[in-house]
Amino acid sequence: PSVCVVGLGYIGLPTAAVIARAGCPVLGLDVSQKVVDTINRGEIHIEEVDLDGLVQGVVARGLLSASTEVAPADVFVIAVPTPFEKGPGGEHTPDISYVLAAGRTIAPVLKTGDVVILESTSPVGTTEQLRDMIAKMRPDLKIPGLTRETPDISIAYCPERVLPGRILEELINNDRSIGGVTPRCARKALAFYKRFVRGECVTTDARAAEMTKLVENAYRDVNIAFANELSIVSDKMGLDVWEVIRLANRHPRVNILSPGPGVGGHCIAVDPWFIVHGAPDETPLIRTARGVNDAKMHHVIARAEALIEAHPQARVACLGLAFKANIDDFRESPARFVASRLARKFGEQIQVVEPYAAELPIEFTGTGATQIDIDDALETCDILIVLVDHDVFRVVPLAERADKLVYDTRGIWGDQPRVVRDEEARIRLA
Ligand code: SAJ
Repeated sequence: PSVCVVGLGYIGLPTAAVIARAGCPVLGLDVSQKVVDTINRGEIHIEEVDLDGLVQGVVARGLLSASTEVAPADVFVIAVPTPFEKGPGGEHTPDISYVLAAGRTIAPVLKTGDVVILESTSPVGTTEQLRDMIAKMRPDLKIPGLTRETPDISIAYCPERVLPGRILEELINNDRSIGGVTPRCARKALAFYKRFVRGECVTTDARAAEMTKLVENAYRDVNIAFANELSIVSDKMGLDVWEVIRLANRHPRVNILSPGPGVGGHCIAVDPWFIVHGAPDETPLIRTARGVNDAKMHHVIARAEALIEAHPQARVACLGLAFKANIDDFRESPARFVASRLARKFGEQIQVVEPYAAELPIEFTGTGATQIDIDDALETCDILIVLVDHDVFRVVPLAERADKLVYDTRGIWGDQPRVVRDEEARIRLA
């Protein structure tokens, strides 16, 4: 079948490329002319392992092209952002306007036999809203769930669950939940995914599939919140949280994730709010977990500030800005937030090490903070604040950091004799 992928971002572009590699001609649709031009040159506008070569190949073979204008296709895959809006009362309202806009774009070209698949993380009920909108715009089509006759088109929800940095591999190998607006829709979508997915494809209804996606990320957020809370408790009790978690995880039925400077990215910190929004009175745990993870970032800032204030002459290196290890994605990154706050407060006392960034983000401009590499940091800095567990930091041997004051928020240097984990320890070490 011919395929149209709507939205060529972190999910849409790799998905389009993988489908094209499977032999389906793909038109990628994006609102940005710049993105479209880049892809049509066989180049990419995002960083992802092995994506450059793949896109170059499928564009060169004529299997993938990009455009700002929709065209008819047999399968439409929608992969647009679903952010949330933060209200004055702290409420987080999902914004599905990009999904509905994508629906408005494709509705005019839909024809009998077409399959429409929503992949964007969405609040429960979004796929049905999309369906209803298409029904309104195309009264000439028989719409699944709204007709007793055989519908003209199929509509399904099939969330991606790929991990940045492993997207191409996980797109193919992960299991998928495929939620049809009706069972027939699920079967149609299943037949499509079977063309390029090696993982198991499990069918369900659209609402269950929407909830499943949210639940996966909320589960991870709650687990990380538990770890972050333990890290603060351990600080207080003078315990090494990393050791405690390592030991607890030896229990065959315990699997606690790792504490850090907070939770970043565009999924784990966002999706739980979609559940809370759908059932505000029934979600104290999920809401609290979000609060714990956000608070951890401020805890880290306070700790780091106290440490630096106690050493006004020290040169400080913040290690990492990315939202997690070994990627160049700085969006919604707690590390970036912490480092920029420290830069604003302590100016040129702060150096930033981020091998994945060509230059410091805009908010560092005028702070006096500078970017240096890890070798310079090890040579010239007195305090190291580990904010991201990049491998290039992990492999620094003890001998090169034994004389430093270290605040390791990621627990990458378990052998560090002077790890500063709590106020008392800091004063002891100072
Ligand atoms: N983090 C911790 N401790 C941990 C693990 C992660 O603090 O033990 C932090 C990371 O440093 C980062 C944040 O959490 O700031 C999120 O990172 P992540 O690796 O947990 O997740 P993402 O956002 O890169 O991708 C997640 C994945 N979801 C799950 O693992 C359940 C991915 O499979 C999803 O496809 C993706 O969200 C998505 O698009 O929804």
